Amino acid sequence: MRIDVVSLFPDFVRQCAEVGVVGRAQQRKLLQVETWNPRDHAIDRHRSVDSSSYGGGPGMVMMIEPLRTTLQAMREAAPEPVHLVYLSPQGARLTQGRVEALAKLPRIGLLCGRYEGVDERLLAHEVDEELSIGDYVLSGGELAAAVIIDAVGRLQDGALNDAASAEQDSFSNGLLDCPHYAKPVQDALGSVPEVLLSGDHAAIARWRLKQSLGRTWLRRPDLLSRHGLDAVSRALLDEFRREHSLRGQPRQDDAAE
Ligand code: 4FV
Repeated sequence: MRIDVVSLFPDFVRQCAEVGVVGRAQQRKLLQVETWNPRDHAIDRHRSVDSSSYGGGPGMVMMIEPLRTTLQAMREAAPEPVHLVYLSPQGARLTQGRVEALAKLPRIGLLCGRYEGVDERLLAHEVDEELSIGDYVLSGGELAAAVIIDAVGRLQDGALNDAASAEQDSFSNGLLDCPHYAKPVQDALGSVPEVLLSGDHAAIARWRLKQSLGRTWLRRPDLLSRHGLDAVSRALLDEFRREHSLRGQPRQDDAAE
């Protein structure tokens, strides 16, 4: 997969994509991240990329030019068509489902705004999709672009040493992830749940699903209503809730016991 990023801070984006799983995916040629700096395509001697906002008000806006020329150069740099994403709080919320869909495309573009944003005419003409990573305001789209590069990059076939780990991701089944434990078995902070030491894989899978269901019920009930539960999951959640209410504790996570 190829990801082209349009940003006034290309080094920052490139560095984010050179570490960990995503960095390795690039080394394994599973992912190619290219950056384009609009300032390199600026047409005036001040290499301007922004101007004041018509109608007045604080802040500057990124101009149609040099963005249009930058996007044209980007599109012509490779044969695959570009699905261009603009990162902004006005976009649809990014979800794992959307990440999985983007990860299947041969090539996406990520347009990073700065200042108050980008001239609406450029967005209307060039952008295929607007995405937000959350209801808060960043100083630029680069961090959101880095989030997408990471979330999409790790799903490239062969990026994760154990492909199974992607299947067991949070949200991959619409639920929050279960608790995880590493050595030692015993610690002053507590012990690892017995079932995880049993070697009984069916019992372990059942415990993990039960914890995922319980955590989702406790922390993100909105996700439960979004994804209907099958009979097994409903029974496991009822079991979790019974045990939870028996503990008479407020609705907080108790997997750590
Ligand atoms: C943002 C977000 C975000 C808004 C103005 C960049 C900034 C500035 N992008 N999810 N939340 N973008 O705050 O994606 O141009």
